Amino acid sequence: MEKGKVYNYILENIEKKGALFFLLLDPDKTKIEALDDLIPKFESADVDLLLIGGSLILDSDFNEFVKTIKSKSKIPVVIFPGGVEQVSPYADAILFLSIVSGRNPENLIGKHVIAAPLIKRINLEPIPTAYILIESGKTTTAEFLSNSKPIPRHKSDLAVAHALAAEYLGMKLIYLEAGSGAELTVPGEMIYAVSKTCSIPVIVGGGIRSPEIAREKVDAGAKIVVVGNHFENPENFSQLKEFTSIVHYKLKTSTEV
Ligand code: 1GP
Repeated sequence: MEKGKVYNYILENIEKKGALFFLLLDPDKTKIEALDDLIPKFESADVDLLLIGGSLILDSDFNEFVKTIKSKSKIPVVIFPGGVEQVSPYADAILFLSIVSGRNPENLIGKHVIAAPLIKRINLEPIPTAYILIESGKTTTAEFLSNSKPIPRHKSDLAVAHALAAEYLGMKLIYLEAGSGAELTVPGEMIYAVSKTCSIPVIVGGGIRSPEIAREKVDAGAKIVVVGNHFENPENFSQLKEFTSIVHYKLKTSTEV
């Protein structure tokens, strides 16, 4: 992918496909050795983008993981950082996340000041993203580690006000996050309220475990669906194409033409 073109790629493909499917890979959960076998599966299933990151990286070499994926895959690779140490020159872009649902200054400006010069030096495309944590049943790792409160799941008006403020601050994507492995996904009503108010794309992730649920999020207004946990079980790979096809609602399958 040409440098600095990932955000445009996202917008153009939303226009073409209706909505997009991003697969989240956590380097601690996916072994580097498995990538040779996995990447062709991602490509043939028409995964739109690979997000790489984790709240905590304990056992793996982040940089090596990103480099290996980039050397094998045509799919754009974007860092979804759990911390400032998750920056790599091998990626195509990085979600420059601000946890706007919280009031922890470290996640609103502190970490950004540390990461920005590094991102500039390695010429990585930053995509300013408003990360909005939504209450999802149990305390999630993202909530615990960010030391911030999620938005109550039935307070759509609060989510709308946060998302709109982020858009007015110049952010390019809104990420409604239930948290990895969430018990409950982001409510459709909240996705609908945020999507109809904001004019930037809304990403929804956390706890999505079936193509039907993914489609529900798209029908509510999500332009991007993120799934991670569900595909950490290799038995579920057979469903990957089903997920992408149901999300890419503007693309007709050959039988529908
Ligand atoms: C987590 O939204 C992502 O940051 C994906 O969540 O791992 O539950 O699919 P899952």
